[in-house]
Amino acid sequence: MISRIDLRGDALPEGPALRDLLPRADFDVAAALEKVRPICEAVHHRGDAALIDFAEQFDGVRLDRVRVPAEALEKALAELDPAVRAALEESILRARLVHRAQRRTSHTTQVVPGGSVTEKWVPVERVGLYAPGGRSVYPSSVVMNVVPAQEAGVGSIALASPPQAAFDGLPHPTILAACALLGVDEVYAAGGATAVAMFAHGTESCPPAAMVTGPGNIWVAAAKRYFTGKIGIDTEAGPTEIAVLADRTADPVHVAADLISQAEHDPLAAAVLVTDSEELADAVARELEPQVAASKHVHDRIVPALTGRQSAIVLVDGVDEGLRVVDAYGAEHLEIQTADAAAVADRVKNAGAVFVGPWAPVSLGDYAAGSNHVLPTGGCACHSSGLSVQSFLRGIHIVDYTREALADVAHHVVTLAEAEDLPAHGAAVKARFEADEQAARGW
Ligand code: HSO
Ligand code: ZN
Repeated sequence: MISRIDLRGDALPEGPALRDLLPRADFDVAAALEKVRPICEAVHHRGDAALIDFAEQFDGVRLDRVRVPAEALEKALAELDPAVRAALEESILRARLVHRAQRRTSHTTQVVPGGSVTEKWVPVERVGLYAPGGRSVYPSSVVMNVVPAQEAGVGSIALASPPQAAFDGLPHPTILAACALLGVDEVYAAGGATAVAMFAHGTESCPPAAMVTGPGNIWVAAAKRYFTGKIGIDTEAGPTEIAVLADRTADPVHVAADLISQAEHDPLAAAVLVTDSEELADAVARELEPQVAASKHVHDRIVPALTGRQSAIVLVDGVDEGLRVVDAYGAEHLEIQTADAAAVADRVKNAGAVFVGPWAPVSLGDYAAGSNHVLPTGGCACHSSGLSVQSFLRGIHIVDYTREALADVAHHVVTLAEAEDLPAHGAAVKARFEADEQAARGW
C-alpha cells in the first residue's frame, strides 16, 4: 500500500535536490489566500455580525453571541469524563515542567565602562489561540498552546474554536473543559479564517490580539499568512508528518504502528520510513496491512494518507545516508529507531521534534511527554521551531550609555553616518557636545 523510493547505490544529491526526491503533500496556502481574503475583510468591516453569518454558512448553526458564557465552561468541566480530566491534568503538569524551564531572564552586557545593553524579555500582551473543531477536536492542542503562553507570562489569553451545531453553537465540550482546567475564561465560538480575522482586527465582543497561534486547516494557515505583518503568528501548520529513521534493529510492529498513528490525523498526513534495511522495509510493509485493517479511521484517512504521494518507504545505503535524507526532509516528528539511537538523534539537524529509541513514540509527545506538539511542518523545521515560551516573548534591547562612553565611540558613529550619507545621524551625536570639545576630540 505504501510506495518505495530507492536511493541506494548512487551518491545522494545535495540539499534541495535531495529534498525534491522525497515525498511531500501539496498544501497550497497561496491558492487558499484568495479565498480567505473576502472572509477576513468581512470580519474586519462587519465584526460580530460577520462571524455569526459565517458560523451559519460554514458550521450550520445560528449563534446569538460569539463569546462563550462562563457557565458553559464550568458545565463542560463538571461533565468532563474523570479519566480524561486526569489525563489532561497529567499532560498539563508535564508540559508546565518543560515550558517553565524555557523562561528567559533578562541579561545585561557591559559593552564598555559606562555603556551597557540589557536584553529584557517581555511577553506579548494579548494572544488569540486557535483550537480546531470538526474532524480534529483536540483538547491536547489547547494544552500545548495555553501552557507556553501562560509560562511566558502573557497577561491576556483568549481561545477560539468552531461552533458545533450538535452543542447549541458552542465549541466542543472537551475544548471548553480543557480551557476551564487551564483557567482560560475568554473563549469564542469562531472557526477557521473567521477566528484568525476576529483576533487580528477585533470585533465588538473580542478585543484584538497581537498574536495568533495554533494548528488548523488550510484556511487557518491562509488567514495567518494574510495577516502576517499585522499580527504575530507561530508557523502555518500543514498536515501532520512522521518520519522514522530505522535500521535492522527496529521492531516492525512499532514502526508500522507509529506510521499509522500520524496517518490517522488526515488524508494528507505524511508517513515516511527511511531505512537501510530491506528486510525491515518488507516487514513494515507486511505489518501495515493487518494494523491498518484493525484501525478506526481506515478509509477516510489512514489509507489515503499512506498511499498518497506524501508517504513512502525510502531505502538508503546506511544510517549516515539516512540522516542526510531526514535532514533534507525536515520532518515535523522524527523517530530514531536504530542501534545507539541517542547518538544518531544527536546528529539530527532538521526536525520539529526528535523521538529517541523504542520507548518514545510520537503519540507520547502528542499527549504526555512534556514536549510541545505544535511543531513546524512542510519542511519548515529547517528554519523554525515548535511552539514554546520563546514564541510568546519579545527581547527588547535597553541601551544605557554615559556621556563619557558616548564621547569615546562618537567618532565611529560620525564616520559611519557620513559613509551612509546620513549626516544628521552624526549631528545628533555631536549636538550633545560643545564645539570646542568636538574640535578637541577631532570630530
Ligand atoms: N500529532 C499532532 C498533534 C495531536 N495528536 C493532537 C493528537 N492530538 C500534530 O503534532
Ligand atoms: Zn498526533
